Amino acid sequence: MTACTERQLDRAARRVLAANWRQGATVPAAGLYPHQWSWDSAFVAIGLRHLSPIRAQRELESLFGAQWRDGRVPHIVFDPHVAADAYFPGPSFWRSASVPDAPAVPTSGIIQPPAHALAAWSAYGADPAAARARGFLPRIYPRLVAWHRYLTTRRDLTGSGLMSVGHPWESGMDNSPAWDEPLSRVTPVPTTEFTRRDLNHAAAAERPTDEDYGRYVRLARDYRDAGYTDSLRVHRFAVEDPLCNALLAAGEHALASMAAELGHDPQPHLSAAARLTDALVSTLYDPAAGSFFPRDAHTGSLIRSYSVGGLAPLIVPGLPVAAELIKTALGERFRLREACPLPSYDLTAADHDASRYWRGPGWVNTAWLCWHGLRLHGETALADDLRHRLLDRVRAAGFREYFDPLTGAGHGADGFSWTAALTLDLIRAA
Ligand code: 2M8
Repeated sequence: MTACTERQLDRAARRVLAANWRQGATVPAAGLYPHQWSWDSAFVAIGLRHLSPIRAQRELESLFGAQWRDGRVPHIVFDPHVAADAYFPGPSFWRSASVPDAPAVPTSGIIQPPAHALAAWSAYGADPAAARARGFLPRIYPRLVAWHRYLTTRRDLTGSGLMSVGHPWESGMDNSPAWDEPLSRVTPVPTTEFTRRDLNHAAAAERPTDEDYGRYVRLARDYRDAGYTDSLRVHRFAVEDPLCNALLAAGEHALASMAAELGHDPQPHLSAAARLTDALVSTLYDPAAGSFFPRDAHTGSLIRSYSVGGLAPLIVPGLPVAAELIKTALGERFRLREACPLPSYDLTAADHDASRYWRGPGWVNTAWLCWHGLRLHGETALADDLRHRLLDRVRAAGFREYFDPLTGAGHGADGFSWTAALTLDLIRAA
């Protein structure tokens, strides 16, 4: 695609989204990820709104149609038409059908980062009249409120005012080196007890090791066997993650806008956003490092590992330490001016691995969040430069799942939905 024009890139992105659309929802990538994933759908909706605002709304509605009664939005909604063994762990592992709170459609029982309120507000903004005619906001707003309530109550495992993730898969940055230490306390399930399906579609050197997979399976199995109840005792891996909490705070601002549009009082959401922002800064920000770090909920210690998640609070309106974060992004660990997409993990770290997922390569969604944050904090020149370089990367390597941030080589799945969707959004942001 190197020589392709913006128009051709746009058309190619549309083709990816059309090929990955499955009656009401988009799969992240045919083959490797054959079902609906939670935060993927949020990013897909942000791009889809430019093609069809109604399809963007439906993307979110189909996900929230599988919301549990306790408010959680599952990380995967399984497509019953897809072979049971196409993805591991599938419906027979999660057994959502036996949980009273779960919906009729089979889902996983864990969650993913809450990018949905931001996505719903953008989908609405693309065509408010069409959204009003379909009753989109009155339908999605209470569901988003219930989702945030689940996260700020049941997932506040330490009383700090921040939500915790209970599994690396819940962080979205599954294989991040930040999880190595807390994960080392988890005994892996032997590989003889499960069959990985991801290696049928991707190179082993680009995916998590068998040992880490065994740990993922152990944590998910224990959570399932505890009836998906949330407590520090149940979640032996529990981390207060800056990316998730930043999305939650930014999401409360989006909920405030929705509330105002619906004639409700936006103030409770603005207060929640302020509380989350304060808790983020006072608990997870390290001024000496100029970065946010995840906090291990069991030990109370910060995990001093520089990942793109530590820069994600840039998306929070009014963040008091935005200038410091931008300085860190420009420094040698992330090299914002050249590395693209922004590396998922510290370029200077000895264990940086530019092709293994979430241990170094760059993703378009986290780069898009930084781009959005740069614009929010008035850094339009930096944002624009990043936007151009992101589009060039995709033009050269295709709609890959992730990229070597320095050479630009594409890795993981091809025809990856959020790469295509956010490309559409970046093209239109000119
Ligand atoms: C990756 O995670 C899934 C498990 O949820 C997997 O590796 O099988 C992550 O990159 C995650 O952030 C993403 O949502 C998912 C689907 O794209 O793939």
